[in-house]
Amino acid sequence: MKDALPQTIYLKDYKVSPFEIEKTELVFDLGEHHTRVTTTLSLLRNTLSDEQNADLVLHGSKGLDLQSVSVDGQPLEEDTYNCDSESLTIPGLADRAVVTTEVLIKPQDNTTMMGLYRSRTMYCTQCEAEGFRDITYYLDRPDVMSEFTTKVIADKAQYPVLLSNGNAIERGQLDGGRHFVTWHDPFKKPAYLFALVAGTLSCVEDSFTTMSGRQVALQIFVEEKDLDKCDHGMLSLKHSMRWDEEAYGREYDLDIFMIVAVDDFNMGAMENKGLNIFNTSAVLANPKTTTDASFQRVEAIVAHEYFHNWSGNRVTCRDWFQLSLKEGFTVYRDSQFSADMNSATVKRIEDVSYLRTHQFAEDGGPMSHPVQPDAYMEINNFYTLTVYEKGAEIVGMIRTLLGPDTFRKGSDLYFDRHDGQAVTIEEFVKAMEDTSGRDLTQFRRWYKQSGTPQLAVSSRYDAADRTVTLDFAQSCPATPGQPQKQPFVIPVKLGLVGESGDLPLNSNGDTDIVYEVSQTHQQLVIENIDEAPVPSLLREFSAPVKLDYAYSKDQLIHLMANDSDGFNRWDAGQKLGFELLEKLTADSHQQRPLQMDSQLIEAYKSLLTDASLDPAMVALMLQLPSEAQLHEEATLIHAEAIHSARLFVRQALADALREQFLAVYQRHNIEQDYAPDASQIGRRSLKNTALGYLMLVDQMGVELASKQFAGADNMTDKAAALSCLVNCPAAAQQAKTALQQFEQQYRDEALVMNLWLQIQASNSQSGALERVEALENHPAFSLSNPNKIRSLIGGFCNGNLVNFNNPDGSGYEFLKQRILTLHSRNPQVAARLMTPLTRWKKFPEPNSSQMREALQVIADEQGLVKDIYEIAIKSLQ
Ligand code: B3K
Ligand code: ZN
Repeated sequence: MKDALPQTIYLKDYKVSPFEIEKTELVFDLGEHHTRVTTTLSLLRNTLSDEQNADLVLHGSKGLDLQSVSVDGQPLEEDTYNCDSESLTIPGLADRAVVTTEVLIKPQDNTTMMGLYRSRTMYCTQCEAEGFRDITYYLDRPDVMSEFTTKVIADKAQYPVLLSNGNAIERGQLDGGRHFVTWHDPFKKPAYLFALVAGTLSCVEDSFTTMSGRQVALQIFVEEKDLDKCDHGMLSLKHSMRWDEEAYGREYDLDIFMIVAVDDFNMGAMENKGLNIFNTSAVLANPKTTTDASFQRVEAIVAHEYFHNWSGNRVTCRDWFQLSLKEGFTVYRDSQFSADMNSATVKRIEDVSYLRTHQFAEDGGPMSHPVQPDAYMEINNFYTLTVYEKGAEIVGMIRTLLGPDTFRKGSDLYFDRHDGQAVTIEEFVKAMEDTSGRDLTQFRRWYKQSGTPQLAVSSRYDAADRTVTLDFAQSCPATPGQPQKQPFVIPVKLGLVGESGDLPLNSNGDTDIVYEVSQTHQQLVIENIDEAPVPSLLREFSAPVKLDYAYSKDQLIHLMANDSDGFNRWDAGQKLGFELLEKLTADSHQQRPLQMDSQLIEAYKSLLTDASLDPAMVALMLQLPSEAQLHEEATLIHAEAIHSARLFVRQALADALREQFLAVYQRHNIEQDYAPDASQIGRRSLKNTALGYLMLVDQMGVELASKQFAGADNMTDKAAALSCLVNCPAAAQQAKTALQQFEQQYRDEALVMNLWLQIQASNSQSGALERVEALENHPAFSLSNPNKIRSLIGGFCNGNLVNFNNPDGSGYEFLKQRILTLHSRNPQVAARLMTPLTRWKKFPEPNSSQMREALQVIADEQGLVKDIYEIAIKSLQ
C-alpha cells in the first residue's frame, strides 16, 4: 500500500450527526447494463448537533455514478455541490430539506458481495457495516435511523419475486414486460439493515401466532431445487420466535418475516429488518445432504438472526465501536436457545472449546483488541471472535453475577428504555446496574481491556481446623496498546469434590457458590469440611480466563468421574490429555522415545464401558484436545511434533481399547429413522468417534468405514466414513473409490461438494498442498464463491495444520498468493484468510521468518485494500 494511508477511526471522535433523515424513499430500476437508484431523503437538522451550519456530507463510494442532485425539487448545478469517491457534499441547506439523488450502479460487476450484487441468477444486498454507501449517497451510520419506502422495478419474467423490508404496499405491471413492488417498513432503521432481493425464487410458507395473538406470515425463499431443504430452517424459526417470547418477553413486530437463501455470501447470514438474507449453508438442511453439525448450525444461525430483531434492530448500535452491544448479546441469546433445544452441557463444551481455541488465540496475537475497541481502520475486520464470543461471555458473566431473574428484569428495562434508539454498551450495563442496584464500574473493564486474564489458584486443607483455603491470583498479559491491566471482576463458580461427590459449602447445604475475585490476590476460606477435597473451579466455565491449578493426575481422574459439573468433568479429561500431549510433543521434538500413559487408557476405558453415561458427553470426552488448541496453548509451536504426539496417543488408545471401541461402535449404530435430535446426534457422534479410533487399529476399521459409507442413509454417517477413509494410510484405494462415488452422487449439490472439498483439504497425510492445488481446478471449486474458498483454502490453512506449516514454507507461499489474488475482488474474504499468518511470532524458525516475509510482501502490494493492509501492518509490528 503506497498511496494514501487508510485513516484510523477513533471512538473518542464520535459526534452526533448534524442531520437526521425522517423518511427515505428509494426507487431501484434493475436493468441489464446498470441499475438506477433514485433516493429521496427528507432531512432535518439534528438539534443535538453543535454544528448547526454544517454542510450535508453524504457517504458514497467510487462505484456510484451520480446522474443528478436536487434540493426541494430544484436540480442543482454541478458547481453547487461536491462529489468525490467517498462522499457527496451539499452546502447551505435549510433546517428542513428534501434531497433527491440519482445514481447508476453495476451490481453485475460487483465481486465484493457488499452493497447490491448478483448471486447466481438473483440480485441481493449486504449492507452491514457500510455497504449502503455502495448503493446510494446516504448518511450511512447506525445512529441515523429512518423510515424506508422502497420501490423495486425489474423484468417480470427474469425477476418475478421482488422483495425489500417491511410490508408490500403496492404492486403493478409496467411497459416492456416489467413490473414493480413497493415495500414500506414502518420501523425506523439504520441503512445497514436495508435489504433488497430480486429473482426467480420459490417459497415455503408457514405462519406463527405471537403471544398477543397476531398472525405472522413466515416465508423462506430458495431456488426451486432447494425446496426440499427448508423444513428445518422453518422449524428453527418457529422455535426461536416462541423461545424469545418465553425467555426474554420479546414478540415479533411485523406481519411478515422472510428469509432468502443465497449461494454467494461473505458470512453466515444477515438480520435485515423483516428480510433476513442467508448463506445457503446456514439455512438449507436435509438429512440426505446435511450433517448433524450443519443441522445444529442452521438452528443456531436462524435463531441468532431472528433474535437480532430486538437485540440489534429495535435497539441498535450508536456507532460501530458498540458492535458487541448487539453481537455479544445476540450470541449469548442464541447459545442459551441452543442449550435449551439440545443438551446444555454439550453446547457449553462446544462453545468453550471454540472460544479457547480461536478467541484466546486472537486475544494473545497482534490483532488483540477489547470487546469495545477504541480504534479501527476497517470495521469489517472487527467482526471478530472477541466482539462476538468474548462479548457473549461478558453478558453471561453479568447474568451469573446478578442471577437469572434480575438479569431478565435488566434486559426488559434495556429493551423498554431504548426501543427505537441507537445506543452504547454503557447503556446496556447501566440498565443492568439500575435493575440490580449493583455497581458494575470495575466489571466494565471486561469491555475495555484486551487479553485473556489468567487465574492462578492454589488450595490447602487443614484437617485440624476442618477448613479449605483457596488462594486466587489474577493477572493479564500485555496486549497491543495496553501494557498494564487493572484487575477484573471474575465470577468463579466453584465446588469441592470429596470422595463420594460434592461437599456442602455452607450451612444452606449449597454444593456450589459463585465467588467473585476482584483483587489481584484474594483468599477464600471454606469451613466445616471433613475431608481433603478436590476443588472444582470455574464450573460451567463461569469466566473467560485461563485457569492455572496444579492438579495431580489422580485428582483429574477423580474429577472426571465424580464432579457434578458436566463441563468440569470434561475439562478434567482435557487437562489430563493436554498434559500428556505437551510432554509427548517435547519428546517428539527432541526425538526421544514416546511413551503412553496407562492412567489415560484406564480413564478412557471407564468412559467406554459405562453405558449409563450420556453418549454425547462420552464422545466429547474421548476427543483429545485438537491440534489447533495445542497450537494455541504452546509457547512455541512445533506443528509436526504436535501432530505426531497426538497421533501417537490416538494410536495407543486405539490399540489398547480396540474391543471397547468396537462395542461402542456397534451399540450406537442407530437403526431408527434419522432425526437431528440431541439424543441421536450424541449417539452418532460417539459412534463416529469410535470409528475414528478403530481406523487406526487394523483392516477391520477400514471395512467398517467402507460399509458405513456404502450403507449410510444420512450425510453425518456418510461424511464421517469418508473422512475416516481419506485420512487412513491403509485405505488409499477405498478412499479413492469413495471420493469418486461421492462426487458422482452429489455433483449437483453445491453444499455437499463443499464438504467433499473440505474433507480432502484437511487430509493430514503428506502431499496435501498438491491435492489442494489440483482441487482448485475441479469444477466444484470457484474463487468467486466464499463457501468454496472457506472449504478448500480455509480447510487446508486452518484444518490441516501439519501440512500448512510445512517447514519448506510452501503452505505460506500458497496462502500469500491466494490472498493477493483475492484481495481486491473480495476484501472481506481475503482478510479472513490472513489469520494463520498473523501468528508468526509463535512459530520457530524457519516458519516464523517465512510467515513474516509473506506478510511483508502482502503489506507492500500496490493498491492493497485497507482490510488487508490493517491486518498486515498490525501483525508485522
Ligand atoms: N450482523 C451480521 C454480520 C455482518 C458482518 C459484516 N461484515 C451477521 C450477524 O452477526 O448476525
Ligand atoms: Zn449477529
